[in-house]
Amino acid sequence: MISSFIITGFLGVGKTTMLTNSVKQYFPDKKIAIVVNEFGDIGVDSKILSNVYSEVLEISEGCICCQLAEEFESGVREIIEKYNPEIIFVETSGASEPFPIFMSLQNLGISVDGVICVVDAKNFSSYKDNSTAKYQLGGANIIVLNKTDLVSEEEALAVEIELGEIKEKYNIKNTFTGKAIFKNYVVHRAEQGLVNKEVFEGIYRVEDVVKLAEDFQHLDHTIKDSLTQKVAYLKEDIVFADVDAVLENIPKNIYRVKGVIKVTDVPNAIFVNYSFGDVSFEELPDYEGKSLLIFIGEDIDRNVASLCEKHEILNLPMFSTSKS
Ligand SMILES: Nc1nc2c(ncn2[C@@H]2O[C@H](COP(=O)(O)OP(=O)(O)OP(=O)(O)O)[C@@H](O)[C@H]2O)c(=O)[nH]1
Ligand SMILES: [Mg+2]
Repeated sequence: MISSFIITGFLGVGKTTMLTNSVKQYFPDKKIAIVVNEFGDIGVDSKILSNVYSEVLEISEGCICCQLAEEFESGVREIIEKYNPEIIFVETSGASEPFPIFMSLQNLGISVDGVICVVDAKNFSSYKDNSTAKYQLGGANIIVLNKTDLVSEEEALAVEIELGEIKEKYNIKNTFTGKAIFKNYVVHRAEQGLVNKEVFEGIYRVEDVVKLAEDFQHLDHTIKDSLTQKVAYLKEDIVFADVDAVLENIPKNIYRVKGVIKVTDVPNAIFVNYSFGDVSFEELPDYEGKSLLIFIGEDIDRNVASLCEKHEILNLPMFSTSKS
């Protein structure tokens, strides 16, 4: 039987980092396939992940737990036929809930060995009230407290206490028995997504959770959350400092900025990764696409428009879409 792990967690908490830094290391002899669903029309993570894994399926322009469930299932079927992986890792978008994906994988006859919810130890308080973030914790059986390098021991402990409370309240229950579907859960700590191997050793068996909540009603969470995204394209012949200036003044309601930029003073394209005020850059050789930044947050349209007015290097597309 093919096994799988679902990696969930809010925007920018370190899911892709965990896939690039931890997973490969623990399964060097296994055939691994990655399915990645990103919030936004344009997949950036898949470009990073393709440098590490040979089999990466990108599903973008929607959410695999709502509108794209069918596309997800047919994509997984195709990847199995073509590549015959031993383990599939699914990185959900920061705005999706893991439980419907869990059900889809089980419907496909794939064993789900763990639902891992990555938590940002530093920025948890900025996003913990988002309802999707709560359901991500409720639907997971392994919680990874990441970015522990950015907090003190006291702060990490305080987040762990809050996590426990939210987990208790939002734990997915069997609709018939009222009992939590995951008999237990564990919390691990990580830096740069590096976790102990135990995280992938499975702490429950599928029998524990099959026939759970078969009538689970999934509401399209994109209706209740107001997360939106906006893409801006960058002019040519710009320098790195021009982009840095944009990233220095991002308003608070824009949680996340991702993109790939080309500047005249760096030879390769650069992957830009901004979450909650922190930013990192990574060179991305062989990138042939356009230079762009994707902004994600709550009701951000006006903010992105004023960023574009202020910074001449940013252009909104002629027919811009804003998606939730
Ligand atoms: N300091 C620090 N930064 C981290 C850590 N883990 C990830 N990051 C940074 O956090 C940013 C987001 O990381 P990603 O792995 O892209 O996050 P993600 O959850 O995949 O993001 P989305 O897919 O957009 O929701 C990047 O700039 C990473 O370099 C960590 O443990 N410590
Ligand atoms: Mg990611």
